[in-house]
Amino acid sequence: MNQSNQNKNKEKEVDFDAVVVGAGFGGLYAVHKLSNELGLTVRAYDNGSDVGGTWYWNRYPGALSDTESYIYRYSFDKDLLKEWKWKANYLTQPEILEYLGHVADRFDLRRSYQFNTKVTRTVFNEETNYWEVTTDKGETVTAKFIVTGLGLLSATNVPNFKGRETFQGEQYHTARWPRAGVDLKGKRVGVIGTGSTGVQVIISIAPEVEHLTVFQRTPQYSVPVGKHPQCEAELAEIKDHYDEIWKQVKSSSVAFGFEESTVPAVSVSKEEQERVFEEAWNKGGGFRYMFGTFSDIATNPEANEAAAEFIRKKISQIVKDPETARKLTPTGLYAKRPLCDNGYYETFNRDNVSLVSVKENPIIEITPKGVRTTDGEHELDVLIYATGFDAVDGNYTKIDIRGRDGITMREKWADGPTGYLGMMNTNFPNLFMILGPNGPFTNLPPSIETQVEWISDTVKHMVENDVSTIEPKQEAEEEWVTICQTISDQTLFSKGESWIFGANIPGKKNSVMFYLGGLGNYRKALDELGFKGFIFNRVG
Ligand code: N01
Repeated sequence: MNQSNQNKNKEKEVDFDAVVVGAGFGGLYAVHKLSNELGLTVRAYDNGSDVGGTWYWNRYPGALSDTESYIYRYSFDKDLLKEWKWKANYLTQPEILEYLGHVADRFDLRRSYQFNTKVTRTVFNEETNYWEVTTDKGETVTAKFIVTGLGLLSATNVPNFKGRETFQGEQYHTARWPRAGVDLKGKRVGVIGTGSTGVQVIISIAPEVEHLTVFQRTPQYSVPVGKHPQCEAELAEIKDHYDEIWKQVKSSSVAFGFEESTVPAVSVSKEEQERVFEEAWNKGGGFRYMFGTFSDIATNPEANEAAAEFIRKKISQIVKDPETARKLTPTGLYAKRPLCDNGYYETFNRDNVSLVSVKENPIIEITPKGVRTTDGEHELDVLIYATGFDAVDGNYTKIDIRGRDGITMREKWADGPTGYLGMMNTNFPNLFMILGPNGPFTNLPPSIETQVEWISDTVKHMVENDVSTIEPKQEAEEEWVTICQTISDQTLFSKGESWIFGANIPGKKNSVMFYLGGLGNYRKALDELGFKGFIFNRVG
């Protein structure tokens, strides 16, 4: 038997064509494409007991997507788009979970999954060109391809406060909220963190609890979300225009369903700025406010300050107690992922809500009774950590991923995670990441679809052409990372401290983790680059 046949035989011994990790938007679509469309054998894993990914875990009160319902979904199936209905222009967590459950049933995706299973280790075997995938159940399977849909925001960040384990009440991270829910009625509750999650949880639980103490480190700029019911006529109108809608979304920058503005704020009068900001404030939506009003808010400090000042003015009008308003008012750049809410600042007018600025009065420790800051002890029955995530690479570095020459992903990413086109890595052949580092920063489902379709087209090409491995060339990866860095340097985002650059995790090196050039340009780049930046190895 010649060498080529031997290798072909080795390839036949593989357990699965592909392993998919994750059962969120990305993993589910990858299973559908690889299994239902390409006819490959697929084994999929998820640590949860069912599908949902991010939306399986984030069950905290008030959890809502901040992308409008009509585009927070898959676009690949016209019948699904036509049939599935929703009640309001934003979706709550249970509604998104129901939708993903329906998708899993409709395309028979659960049959590929092994739930309640963590992938703990994946090793690339250079002799066979297969990945060996090991789970926490002690099973190891081999596969030619791995597709990881681990989620951008799924490795939780719980700050290591002194005395955390001594607290005698209940404590929860928002992204690990118990399925059965938590009874907060009549309780003294503390929330640490005022990002998108904190804001939602605070608004939602304030009317129910006896007292709510909000521990805020950095004040936030937030605008109204503008949630309202969507009637049958509106749904019909949307459904009649889906082709144009998706075309627009996929060629736009942030993919939030509106045309990004092309008018710089600095080119118009103060009065015109006010008019446009007021209109966006009344319509609702954080991304719309930041990118739909003027073209230079994320790039020009003067325009940024105008947008920020408008929000500050609103805070001073909404919040009645001047001291609380002062603490709630941000002073720095408006340059994080933009927040929107259903009455955040108004919540602080409630008698049962108090605000502690932990910038002014830092948390010293968690005590058996509550939280001790430099201005005293705040007694609590329940403590909620809305403290975010070790974003992008957090879930990758938890898995022992070993590529060529035994190099680990942790080592490769020691100076910050990188990825070619946000999907692949040198030395990690046939490992495709959905929403890996240096991918687009957008409303996620359209970016996820873009990547999964690229991955599945690539796999199809490899299978049809007897290609055994694909991996990016070193120089192509470096060039892509430089492009991401250059674009990022042109924005103010790189100057605002947030999870987008890894700044929220103590000790994590700040790095450019996204392609901030927009989905339309990202899709163009995928088309134009084709397979130029890749090394292919043929079977045999
Ligand atoms: O997390 P975050 P998140 N002591 O990192 C504070 C998506 N998402 O879960 O700002 C005290 O933004 C931290 O303070 P600071 C969305 O992409 C979407 O809220 O770092 N405080 C901050 O206030 C979003 O951007 C939706 O100073 C500490 C908070 O905890 C992303 O998830 C809903 C602290 C963390 O904010 C992350 O949002 C929810 C410490 N030691 C989430 N450490 C929607 O679709 C951290 N904090 C609407």
